[in-house]
Amino acid sequence: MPIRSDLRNVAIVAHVDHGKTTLVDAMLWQSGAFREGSAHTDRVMDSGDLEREKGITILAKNTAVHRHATDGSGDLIINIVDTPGHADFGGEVERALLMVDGVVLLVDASEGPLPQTRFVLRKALQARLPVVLVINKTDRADARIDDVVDECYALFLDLDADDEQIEFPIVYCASRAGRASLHKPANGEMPDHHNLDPLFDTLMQAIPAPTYTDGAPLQAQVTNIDASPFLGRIGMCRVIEGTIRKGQQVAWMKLDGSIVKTKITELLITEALDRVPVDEARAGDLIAVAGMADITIGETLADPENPVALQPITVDEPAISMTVGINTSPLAGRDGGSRLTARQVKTRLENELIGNVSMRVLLTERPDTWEVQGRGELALAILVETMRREGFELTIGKPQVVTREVDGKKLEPFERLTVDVPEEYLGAVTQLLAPRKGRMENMTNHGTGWIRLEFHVPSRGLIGFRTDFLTDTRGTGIASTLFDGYGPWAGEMRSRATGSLVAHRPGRATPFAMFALQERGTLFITPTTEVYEGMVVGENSRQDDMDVNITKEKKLTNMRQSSGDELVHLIPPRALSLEQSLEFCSDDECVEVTPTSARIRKLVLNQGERARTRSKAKNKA
Ligand SMILES: Nc1nc2c(ncn2[C@@H]2O[C@H](COP(=O)(O)OP(=O)(O)OP(=O)(O)O)[C@@H](O)[C@H]2O)c(=O)[nH]1
Ligand SMILES: [Mg+2]
Repeated sequence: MPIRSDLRNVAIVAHVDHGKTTLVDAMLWQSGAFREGSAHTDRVMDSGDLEREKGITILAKNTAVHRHATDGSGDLIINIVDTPGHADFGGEVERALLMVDGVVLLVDASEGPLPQTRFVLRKALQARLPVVLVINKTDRADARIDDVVDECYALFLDLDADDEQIEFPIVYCASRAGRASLHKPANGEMPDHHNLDPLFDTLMQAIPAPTYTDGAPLQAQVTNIDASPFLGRIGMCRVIEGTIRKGQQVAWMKLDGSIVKTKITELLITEALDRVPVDEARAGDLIAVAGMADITIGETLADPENPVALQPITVDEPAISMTVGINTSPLAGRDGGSRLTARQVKTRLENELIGNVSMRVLLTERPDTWEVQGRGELALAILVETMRREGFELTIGKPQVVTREVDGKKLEPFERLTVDVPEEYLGAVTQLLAPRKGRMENMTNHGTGWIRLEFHVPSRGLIGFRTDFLTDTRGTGIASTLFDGYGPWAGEMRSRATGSLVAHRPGRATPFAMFALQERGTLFITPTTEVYEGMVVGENSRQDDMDVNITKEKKLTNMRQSSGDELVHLIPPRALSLEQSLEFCSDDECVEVTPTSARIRKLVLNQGERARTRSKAKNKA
């Protein structure tokens, strides 16, 4: 088969925070992608607002760098796809693998392989993509390079890598410093080469050039969707066979089976951080096409004379769901939201589906509420966060797991949970996981005072886990999860051990009332916050809910007050983020999300109605 010797397509895959985006940054710098003195920020590939804020990659993105081959074979273009490391965005990684001919598996020199390392490596091995192992952050004071390399070999074997696959090259990197070497540095030391050339050279040798069939008709598959203010919707494709030209007629083979003849009005390729127009692209190139209004992931652009569709794209099924509906609280529309109607919410959710194949949207009994299913809580929370920034006001239900029924048996999703904590928290972590039906499968002591625990645990048990985990390990613990298939329903699980403090009438919270209430539990709001009946204002330290009057004013007396009287000492409230609010929610609660606030509330706001439901439930029991 002929090859494109001038081209390499590689994806960088790893567990979250192991330094993928930082490495891509350094590769761009060292290939002259940024002009001297041009404004430059760290981690340029994390270009989304939320990505920068959270410091994580959410969408896979590609860039291209030019290299001069060291063996004298001329100029070379390396297309690099940066992928997200968080498990919830695994769908992005799966699609990124369709665009490349090999991967860089990046592993932190101290943390070693973690659940998402396993996930991405499994996908890469299944796709039979050659792997270059990069041991990154060798400069970390707690680096343990030899152990980590051994753990990587063990992981390959565990994933049934064959002889060929296990013969991967290893490059040692400190991506923040932009340095690499083929020799192993001492733990905590920089790689000995002053730049990334050893990595680039290894990529050119170990990542195969794209192959194609001579004279084959055009086939290109859409693996990602993007949008630009000038061009509208953009389909990102890899050209698998043939040539595509600007202005050419192609057969657009849609997912529904129909074939539309259409003209390629815009054809672009990526150069460093920009997309530049080109007249033609060939097999192996990663391209962007515009002009097809509803082009969708998985569709094929083919030769109109000889249209052959490529395999549809499949990704792992969603495991977590929550309801998304219009804001039905008494404060709806008061926080400056501009998108309040069911029609707007519906259209927005439908649009999300087009670019996000790991999500699903289902109808519910209510015409103004939908069930949204995704890979994990974070993926769903990101969608809600994005929508609120676009001006939406929403009511979000407590996250639930997506169950299945097989042969009359109820199944639920499980996760593999890996926890790194200082030894002294072993007891705390096992205690946390016992009621969540977690089964410990492995415990390793690195001899550094830290231990690694591995659990098999129902996804249901992990909803709301993170906050408790951080509290119980005093913020030191690191936990990561990986979807581990469906298993038999694990039975009843106790949810939150505490109840809620619920406002019982509308008004504004007063310091006077809050002072009396702070003994009952933890408050979530500040004085003068507007509340409504049924809004959750705090956590009760006891198990049941308590309706409270948080708007009560101090009775005025005839006596002149000394100013000291007015100063009550309030404990600072626990302000909950959107994600924390979703975690906190119990079954009869939901979260009201507006552009400026996230408020937890009862599903049923009316106090009397809630009391009646409660007593009915009690009578039944
Ligand atoms: N000590 C050290 N820290 C590094 C190195 N490379 C990256 N980091 C740090 O590791 C953190 C994570 O880096 P990112 O590049 O965002 O990691 P990522 O793999 O892209 O993360 P996700 O995209 O969210 O999965 C940042 O704080 C970096 O500064 C390195 O070589 N040495
Ligand atoms: Mg990243």
